[in-house]
Amino acid sequence: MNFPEGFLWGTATAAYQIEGAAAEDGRGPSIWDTFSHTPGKVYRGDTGDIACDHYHRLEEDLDLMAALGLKAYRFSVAWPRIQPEGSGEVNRKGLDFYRRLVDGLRERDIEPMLTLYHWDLPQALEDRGGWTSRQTSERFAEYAGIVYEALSGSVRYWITLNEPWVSAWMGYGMGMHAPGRRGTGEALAATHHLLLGHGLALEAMRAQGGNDRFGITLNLAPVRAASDEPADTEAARRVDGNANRLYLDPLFRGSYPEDMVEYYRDASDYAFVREGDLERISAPVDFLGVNYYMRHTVMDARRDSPDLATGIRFHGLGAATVLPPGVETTAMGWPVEPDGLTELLVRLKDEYTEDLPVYVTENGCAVYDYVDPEGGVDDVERISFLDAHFRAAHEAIERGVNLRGYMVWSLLDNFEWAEGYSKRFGIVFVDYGTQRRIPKASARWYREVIRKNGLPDAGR
Ligand code: GBH
Repeated sequence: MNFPEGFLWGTATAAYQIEGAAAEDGRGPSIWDTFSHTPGKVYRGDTGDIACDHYHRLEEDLDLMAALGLKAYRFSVAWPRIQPEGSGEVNRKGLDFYRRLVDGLRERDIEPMLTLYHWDLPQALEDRGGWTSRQTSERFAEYAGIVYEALSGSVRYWITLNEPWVSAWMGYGMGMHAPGRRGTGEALAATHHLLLGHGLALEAMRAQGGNDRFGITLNLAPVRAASDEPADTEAARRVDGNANRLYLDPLFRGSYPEDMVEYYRDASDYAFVREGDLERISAPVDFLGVNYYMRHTVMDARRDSPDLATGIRFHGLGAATVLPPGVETTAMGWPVEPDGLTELLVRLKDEYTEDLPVYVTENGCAVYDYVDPEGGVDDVERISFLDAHFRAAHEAIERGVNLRGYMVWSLLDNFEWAEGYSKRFGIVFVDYGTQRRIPKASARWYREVIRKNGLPDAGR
């Protein structure tokens, strides 16, 4: 089973999850420093102060990527390293780090894929309203222009935002992520200002000329109703509206989905949407990044069902996910549904992206990994998870999806946000006591996939 020539196989990470060195070389505080240092917010009080110490172990980690045979590496730039206060003054030392990273990748023939924003907003901007303020969109565009000016010659793939849904709804809606605010109106304003920031950043980068590719990464999930009951099918429609269409429609159709606008009337008057915003937001991108983890099987949250204890509740939607019977789960408790990836990619092609290049910019799973007495990590669950998802991606390609690459989340075990270090997503194990990197069985298996540009035949 082979993939198209030049298929971009890689791994993905994010700055706050791996870098550490939180107060070095002029880095300012971000909302994640504040949040993780607030008692009760992150599991066991873990923080990203040290994380994988990647900032100090750059060369070693670059060599590790080369040893895995990666064709691409997706990473994010920490805005507070570039602009410690979120605006004005540029911190050269911050830019130098990413210059060394990008040069190191190029020397090893690994294609850099750069994400400008993976959730680490400078705290100074949150103090002035964060993403609920329109000024943050403007500041983001300024920051994008600075990073683009510094690295445009060496980076061809530019991603503005990682998962605006998570920033808006987990950060400003439910408060499970930084900055920990809670409100539907806030989450809606944040959604709009994130998308506007994306549009303004595209303008700022494209204004500099150059022949690079610009995109955005969304976390998307196919949605199914748990039953044929109208209450469940309506709940499923709301979840699809909130999780998928609230982002896809403005980006690809230049409008917010009417049913959701109507649904949220009580929470917002949408005064933050100004003339011309949606044209900016819907400016054509060169590719779409898709992060896929699971399908959502949705039930009306008001129903009296024990199944409701098996999933998660969506903020303000009166809807919750349930585990479909017989489906395996990962260490996160998430259902393993590889065919959902095919379903999602085909839907995107049919309803939004047509021939646009699409990249899976994240997919992977948490496993309860441990180092065995021989010193190895035999993560068979991760190998079968990835194998099944690569096959599902291949199926999407056969059905006409223009899928160009696949970034496994993640290169290293790392700071899993509100879960701290308790959840391991890496294909490389990190012993946090010593910072030793131990490639897991999945890393060796993935190296073979990349080398063959394909998978062993089914029934191997
Ligand atoms: C990605 O987010 C992130 O980009 C990455 O930084 C992170 O480490 C990785 O996934 C693994 O988590 O159960 O309430 O969270 C994925 C975010 C996770 C958002 C599943 C939607 C379902 C609702 N998605 N989540 S909830």
